[in-house]
Amino acid sequence: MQRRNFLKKSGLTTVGILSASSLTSCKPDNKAIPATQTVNRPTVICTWNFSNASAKAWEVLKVGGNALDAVEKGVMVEENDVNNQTVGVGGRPDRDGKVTLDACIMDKDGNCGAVLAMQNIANPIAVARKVMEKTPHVMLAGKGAEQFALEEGFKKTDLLTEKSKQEWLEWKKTSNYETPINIENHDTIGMLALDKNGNFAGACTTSGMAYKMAGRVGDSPIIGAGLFVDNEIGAATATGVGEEVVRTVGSFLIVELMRQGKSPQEACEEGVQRILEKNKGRKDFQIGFIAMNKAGETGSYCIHPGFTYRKYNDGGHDNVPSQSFYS
Ligand code: SD4
Repeated sequence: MQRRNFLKKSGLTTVGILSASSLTSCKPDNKAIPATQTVNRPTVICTWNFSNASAKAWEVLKVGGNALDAVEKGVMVEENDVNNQTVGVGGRPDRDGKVTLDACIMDKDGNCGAVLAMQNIANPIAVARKVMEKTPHVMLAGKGAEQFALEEGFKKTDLLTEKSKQEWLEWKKTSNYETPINIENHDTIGMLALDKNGNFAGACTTSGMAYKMAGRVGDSPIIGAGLFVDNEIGAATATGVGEEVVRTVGSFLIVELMRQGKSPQEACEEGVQRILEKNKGRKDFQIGFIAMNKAGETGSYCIHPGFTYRKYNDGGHDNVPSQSFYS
């Protein structure tokens, strides 16, 4: 319950108080966590309200499993959910009707793998992990990624569900083929886990912006933008309009802010603020970050410039702290 309260209370006004205990653990010259500080681990958080995904990750963590397995298994819950139209099977297509998926994964040693604009494969995060573990590369894109996945035994799958197809056909009637900046473009899942041994991993997976131009890739499969893990400091992941996150190398920025001594919450707020400053007056986009530091303290922040600041709350249960951003 203590943890739930922390997440609920960690809004803008209480940041100063909450951050005080975490500063020493994040400073580069004093990375050790003070003996007096509670370390919350294992811990897992994810974007939005995907408590089934964080519960799946928790199944791995609670029996001593590692963070990498936890985030992979966790985000696959959303990739396999046909009702989530921003991830995996059931994702909304590009403006030509093709579902193209982006994902990346990163481990405690800085190893990472990604797939970009991959079609016909249901679990891009698992392919990204294979890229990381079985190739000399970090990213595979398009046909190359698909071919690699098939060679690795993944099954060819039609990702376009009838629901997403019908919505796309409707969109085509009135859209003039113009790609929208979808201000309510959410449900991408980014997940961060800290396992019992104190090691981090992160994963991020999406079908990207609905009705995007063919070949468009956002932040989600880009290490440093959609996801970043530094096992000495912490981890961060992003959701929202990927172009803005790429421009600021958002997740790397959040981790570097934690390295400078900011709490995860302060870091997320400053990251969002930097993006806002570069977009003064713009009201058509939404950005959110979540972060965790080595003590298992968490933060998250989401903004939609067209409306008011959005606080977040705890979408998980006692042992599964999941964070979600609400409209
Ligand atoms: C993208 N960042 O492709 C993703 C979209 C997203 O929740 O996060 N949606 O730009």
